[in-house]
Amino acid sequence: MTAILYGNGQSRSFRCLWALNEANIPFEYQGIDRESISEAFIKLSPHMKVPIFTSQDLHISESAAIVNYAGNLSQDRSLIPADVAVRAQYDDICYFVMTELEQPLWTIGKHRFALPEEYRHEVMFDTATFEFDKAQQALAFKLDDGNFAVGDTFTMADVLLAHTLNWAERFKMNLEPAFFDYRDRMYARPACQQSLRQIGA
Ligand SMILES: N[C@@H](CCC(=O)N[C@@H](CS)C(=O)NCC(=O)O)C(=O)O
Repeated sequence: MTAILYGNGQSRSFRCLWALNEANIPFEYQGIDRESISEAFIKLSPHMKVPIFTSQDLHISESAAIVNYAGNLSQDRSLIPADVAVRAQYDDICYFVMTELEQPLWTIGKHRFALPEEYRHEVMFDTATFEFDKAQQALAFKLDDGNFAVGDTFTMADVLLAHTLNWAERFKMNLEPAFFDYRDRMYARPACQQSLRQIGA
């Protein structure tokens, strides 16, 4: 049975698309948008969210879990560090991206377009911008020379981080120039470019 990634454009599912391509894992990509949500998809995703990844009995609905699954399955053992101490740094960056860096962005997204209109409040934007700027400062402290998220090679933490910084740019956040450079270098990778072509970007 073919593995399937259900996703939508440059949303969080893009991390998974990029990671699966980076890991060279065979899968089919199915684009989902509000108009194309079917009963079959709602069975897979009762909250009607993407990403969803299915492969035989496996069902994963968290983008970071799909990214790590791809890294673990890959023959390229450098995508997820094996050394315990380096792995701890890898986890540190991954959890930071998921809990600190992306949350203000998602707050802005929810209050701009994702929540039902009666629950959207513009007053949230200032707070979210303040939180994002604080997270950016923490990120600058975490990254050594800024070449890669962890150590001196590309890992799946770079997929999570570069995608989230790209999201920040798309939301017109005030990004540090060094983070633009980092995002550009990561997005130049062939697997990322291939993923962008797959979503027609
Ligand atoms: N925690 C999930 C978040 C998934 C999520 O919220 N996806 C958004 C797109 S980025 C979505 O499908 N939103 C549709 C909605 O909120 O109705 C993950 O990172 O995988």
